Amino acid sequence: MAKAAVMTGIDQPLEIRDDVEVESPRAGEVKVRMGASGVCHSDLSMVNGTMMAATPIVLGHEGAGVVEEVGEGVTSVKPGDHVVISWVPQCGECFFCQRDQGYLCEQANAALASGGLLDGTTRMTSKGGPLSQMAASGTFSEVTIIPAIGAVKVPDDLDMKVAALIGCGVLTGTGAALNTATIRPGDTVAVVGCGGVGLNVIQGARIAGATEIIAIDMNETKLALAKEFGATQLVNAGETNPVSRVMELTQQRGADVSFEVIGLGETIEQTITMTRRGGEAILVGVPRMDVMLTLPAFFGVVLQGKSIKGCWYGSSNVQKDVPKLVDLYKKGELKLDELISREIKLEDVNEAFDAMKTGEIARSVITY
Ligand code: PAD
Ligand code: ZN
Repeated sequence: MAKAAVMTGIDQPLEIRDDVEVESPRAGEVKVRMGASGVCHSDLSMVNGTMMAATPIVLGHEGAGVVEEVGEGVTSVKPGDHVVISWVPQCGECFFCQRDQGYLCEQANAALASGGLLDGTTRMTSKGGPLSQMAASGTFSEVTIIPAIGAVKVPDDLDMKVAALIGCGVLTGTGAALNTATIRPGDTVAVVGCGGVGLNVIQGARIAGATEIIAIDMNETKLALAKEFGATQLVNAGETNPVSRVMELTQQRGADVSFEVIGLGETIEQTITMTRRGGEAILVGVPRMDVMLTLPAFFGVVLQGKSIKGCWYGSSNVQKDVPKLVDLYKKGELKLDELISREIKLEDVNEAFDAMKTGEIARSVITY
């Protein structure tokens, strides 16, 4: 039996259940004893209905742990290995994986939509019924089963809390800057939203060689953190119009590359508008499904030669990018410890959501 945090319905606090039965891994799967799990805004987006969920479901997708058991045919990892969980398992064989777009893997996409593993079924039960697993993971559980292709081996001496954060916020944020966008040395970058993901966009932009990094948030604590992560200009969007301020800071041209890392229609429009002619607007935040974009097609896009690009999982190739990020962290070029605002227990997960809503913290991390 394992303890897990279960979502039972929209806007309901997660239920902490200790009767969760976790099956043995089937062929191509592994059982992971969780070490740590970050609480990402996408978990909150499941709870508040921004993203669809097949309830009851074990939430959590930003995690790391130790492999306890492997299913038939698994050779990529073995019991005792420390792994980061990739919530986009990348099969390496489908149309997208073959084009080095593993973040769009067809198998991962099907799993995400089903609330189960690669075959659409799930390995957890509670109160006599099946539990779905968020994004083929379900890291808000002491133990979980994931596809072996979603387990990325990391060094044994890497702190589990840090490893967990790599699994979503870090891969997504740094990947947005280093993979999705084309940032040239000397560029001016604007980042709208400086939460757990946005702070990683900022440090990714710094690593890519951006000279000016304009951080935009409504929360002063976040802006102070943004400065620590490499921002050179801070804009409080609650006090100043962020688009006008970015124009002012760029001789009215706009930023070379701008990132939206919140998921609101209003801030997406601001982000596109504050991007210069010929520049790139990268959309990372996950908006509600009914949010539509209306743009002046000629004056806003065509005449401006402007690119608008969606970013899913930092356009990452997890088997290549995770070791690269671990290396950057070990060299001191990537700040990961500084992302951890609070270390909490699984029972405190609902409070972590409350803290996230205030915008005060970068990440709460559950340790098991
Ligand atoms: P977070 O809640 O930690 O950060 C959001 C930040 O936005 C906070 O600092 C807020 O203060 C700030 N904010 C809110 N409203 C405004 C506003 N109007 N103007 C300026 N700032 C504002 O979230 P997060 O960093 O965990 O996640 C950010 C988004 O990224 C969220 O939508 C999440 O679902 C998404 C995400 N996308 C992917 C992907 O693959 N595209 C992966 C992971 C997370
Ligand atoms: Zn996430």
